[in-house]
Amino acid sequence: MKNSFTVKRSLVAITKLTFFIFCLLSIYSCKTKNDEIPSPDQSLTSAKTKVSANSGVLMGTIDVDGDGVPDNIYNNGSFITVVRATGLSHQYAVGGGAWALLFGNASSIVDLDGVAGAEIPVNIGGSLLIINDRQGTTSTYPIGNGSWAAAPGSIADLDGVAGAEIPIVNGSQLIIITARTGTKSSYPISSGNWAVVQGGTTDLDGVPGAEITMVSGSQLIIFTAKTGQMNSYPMGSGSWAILSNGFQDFDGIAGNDIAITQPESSRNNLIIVHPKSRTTTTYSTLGYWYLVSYANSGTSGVYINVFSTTYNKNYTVVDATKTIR
Ligand SMILES: [Ca+2]
Ligand SMILES: [Ca+2]
Ligand SMILES: [Ca+2]
Repeated sequence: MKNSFTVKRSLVAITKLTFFIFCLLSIYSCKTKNDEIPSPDQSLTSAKTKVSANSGVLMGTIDVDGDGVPDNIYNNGSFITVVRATGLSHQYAVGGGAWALLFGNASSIVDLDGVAGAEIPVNIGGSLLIINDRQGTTSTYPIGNGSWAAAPGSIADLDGVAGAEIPIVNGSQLIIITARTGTKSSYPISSGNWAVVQGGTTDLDGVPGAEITMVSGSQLIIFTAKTGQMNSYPMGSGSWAILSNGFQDFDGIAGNDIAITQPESSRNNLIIVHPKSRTTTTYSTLGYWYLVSYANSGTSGVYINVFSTTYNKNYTVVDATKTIR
């Protein structure tokens, strides 16, 4: 009887030991797999796993582990804690200094790699940290020691492959982070004042993936991250401006166009930029005018209704046929 107990206890001990070795091997193989991901810019760190509930400031409730159920994301000072719907929690170190979610809020927590679950991008000072809770890892992309920020309203699919890219404005450079591939690309824009136009990160050429619209001095710049191509359109030194809701398909050809008002000495020109064909059309016979409304024509683009104060008359600009009526 006593021997039988000893045998049973030995069996239990052997089973426990085998399980423990299996766990160790699993952790090792997982770590090895992470270490094999090639990326010059990226360093991967694994999360601490805890099973207790966490306090802290709730920043958002978004599915980050990819199971389709929203998870709670907390600010715990020098950590971001993800508490999954299952109760399991992961802590990710975000450094001892000041840090912030991109855009300052959870609207920047979106799918970045094309695999279920949103990633969490964090400005940790000199670097962008991306938390991938599905894998329990973080990736770090060095940006620079000056102040930098994600381009407003521009975390979007830029290359036509699932997952959003992150455009970052950093001094004279536009930086594109593609988390899916772990790459960082830098493009010099200007040493002077320039800015990404809010609302101007949209498809402008009919090819999947949004273009980025920038204004740099007298230039309108359209950037296609997919190809790295940058096209400039000189707009003159006057106080030209993109019309309100001016990114629309005006010519009926795939891709949005850009409507611009450009003042001259005796009139305002209406300029339509067509990034797909890299052409502009200038309507110069309206006198002074202001925008009244847009009208969707269906297949032949959006009509622009204006009121001319010079001629005290309403006009409709039909860019698909290059006519005013
Ligand atoms: Ca994802
Ligand atoms: Ca993409
Ligand atoms: Ca495009």
